[in-house]
Amino acid sequence: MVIIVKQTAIPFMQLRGGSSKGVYFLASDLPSTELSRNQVLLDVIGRDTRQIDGLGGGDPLTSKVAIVSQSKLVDADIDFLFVQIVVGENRVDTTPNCGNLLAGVGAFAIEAQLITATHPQTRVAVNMLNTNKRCELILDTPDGEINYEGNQKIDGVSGSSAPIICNYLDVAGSVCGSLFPTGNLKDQVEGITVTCVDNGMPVVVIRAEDLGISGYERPKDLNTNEALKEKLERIRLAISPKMNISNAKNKAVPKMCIISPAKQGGIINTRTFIPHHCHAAIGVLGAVSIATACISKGSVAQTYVTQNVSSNQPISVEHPSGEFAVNLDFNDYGDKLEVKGAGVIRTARLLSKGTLFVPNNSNQ
Ligand code: NQM
Repeated sequence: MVIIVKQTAIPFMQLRGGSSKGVYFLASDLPSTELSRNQVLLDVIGRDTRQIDGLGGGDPLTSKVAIVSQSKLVDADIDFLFVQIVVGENRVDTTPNCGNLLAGVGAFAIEAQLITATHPQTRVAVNMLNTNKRCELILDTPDGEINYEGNQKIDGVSGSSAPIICNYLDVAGSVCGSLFPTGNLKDQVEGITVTCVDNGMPVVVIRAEDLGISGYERPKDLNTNEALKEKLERIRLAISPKMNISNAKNKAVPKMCIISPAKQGGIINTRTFIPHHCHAAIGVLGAVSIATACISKGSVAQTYVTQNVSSNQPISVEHPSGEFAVNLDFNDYGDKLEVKGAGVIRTARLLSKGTLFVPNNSNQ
């Protein structure tokens, strides 16, 4: 007798969102309880370091999930929950947001017929469930069809695609409750001066020279520098309670950004640990937070800034694979900085669409 035990089938799409890649689901296609949902997502992406039994790629930038549903809010079309599958640790983290996967949720919502595209562009108002903040996406949709092709290039991705304008509305203090969550522009931790900022993503900003490195090293060299990584983790765990982040050991925030003077005409150069692995580029909201530190008088970043920055002008943040332009909408009152929003351009592309399978006992 042959007993066939089938697996559980789930509709999905996979999209590149900005310089990351993720598996996108309708919330209604996943278990409704958080515990069961997380078990299923671990099987979807993979539980081990290489994620060999799942769709992830063994890298934090490809170990991501987007869960999307119609929003009940009057000021949002869709709700988006971002889930980071922590590579090799068999657990998920929903504390941070992800501006890269966010770039793909408009396309996903149109593909999944959650919203109807209009000619020539479609505006999608997104409620970001991780942080309860809003973002407006503007997509290229000629004749009411999503268009993936275009001339927009973004560093960290080969080729070019149609642009997606992402306007973040008031993301200051998204995770920590305030723009400078320790209440200071500079703090001393482990003998090092840092700036802690949360303009959409909690980031600890540190000068490379204070860590005894140049800040221009390749990510793969930084990733094998165990002494540096241990030092960064000590700083991260010591400062995070002051940023209103509890239990940071099990969270993907705060991120750690090592800065040095810009070399390619940008405002600053960066190497960002997310938080234990050096990013090949920089995260979207990570870049927004760094740009904010650069315009904040008294931050460790400002000592490297030689440019005058105006509201709604591109601020170029350099990173290992190029640069990331951030437009900040702000008022500088001299003694106080008010950041009202941030605009970035991303691209996204549908990679696959269909049915994936998880083991039948996955949600237990
Ligand atoms: O900061 C990496 C990424 C991200 C997150 C990370 C992101 C953001 O490149 O908004 O996009 O910081 O973990 O996808």
